Amino acid sequence: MTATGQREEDAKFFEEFGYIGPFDVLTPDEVQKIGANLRRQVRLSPNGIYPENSANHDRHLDLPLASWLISHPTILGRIESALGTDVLCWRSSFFPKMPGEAGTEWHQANRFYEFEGKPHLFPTKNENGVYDATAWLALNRVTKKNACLRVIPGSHKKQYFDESRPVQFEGRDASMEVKGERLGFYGYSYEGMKLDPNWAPDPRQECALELEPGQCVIFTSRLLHGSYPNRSEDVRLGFAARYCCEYVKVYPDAETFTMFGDTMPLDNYSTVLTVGEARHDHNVVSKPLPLPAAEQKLVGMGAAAR
Ligand SMILES: O=C(O)CCC(=O)C(=O)O
Ligand SMILES: [Fe+2]
Repeated sequence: MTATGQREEDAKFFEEFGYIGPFDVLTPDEVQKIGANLRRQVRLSPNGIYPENSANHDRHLDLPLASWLISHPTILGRIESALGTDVLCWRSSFFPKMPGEAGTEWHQANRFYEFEGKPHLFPTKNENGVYDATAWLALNRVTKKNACLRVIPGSHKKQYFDESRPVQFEGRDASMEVKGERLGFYGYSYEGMKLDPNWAPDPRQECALELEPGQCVIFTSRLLHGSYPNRSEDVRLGFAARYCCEYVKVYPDAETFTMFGDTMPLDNYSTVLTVGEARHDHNVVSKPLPLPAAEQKLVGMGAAAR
């Protein structure tokens, strides 16, 4: 298929179903080396730009290899199909799930209130449209048994939650039994935010997104999504990069945000321009970090060849 044909097909599928993929991003050799290096770097400097950062948010702002990942051309080509020509990366997170750990509860996010009662994304236009997308990259093989993502295709067209309701943090490992599965949301719960307390997703509509190492899926957080519990002996390793259209204000009027029990000051924070141009001046915007020569060797032909 031509690049333009792929773009059009992606854009149509994303609009109708709320996700794109799975598709290949890294070769098995690249994903193995990059995953091992990132884990080592995160172990050596655990916090990045924040004083406390137990969830390892935004390591693309201090680790060149993570910055290289969020600006990978294969990911960005498909992000552009989903979100259009001017796009920022506004967050990245590592999503490990340990053997025996609860799955991620079904949820949706639109303005990313994230339990604080205040939006972390604020669109200056297209309020009811889709202006966010997450690229979720598998750093190892991810299956139904070891907690792959699941989505309900097409569910992004309807909101099932009132995400603006503040929710109490109950401790990182809080979870509950739902129809025989242990599910949680990293210490928060979406249960109390349901618009209809009796509603539950129909399991017949769910679609498991199993990924080979180095494969990726893109989805809007408006889509009903979550993951299975990890019923295997292996850790599940995911890296999620979050993007939004440039016309969105990121963390408007905020000096900190609080997540998973940590409060993170935004003094050293910036969005990263990944596609197109920054046409407004409502966000602090930086460029991806250059990849040092030693790390270029890890990524196949090297950054210069891309
Ligand atoms: O990795 C997971 O289990 C959940 C990920 C998720 O909800 C997200 O990336 O938005
Ligand atoms: Fe999510």
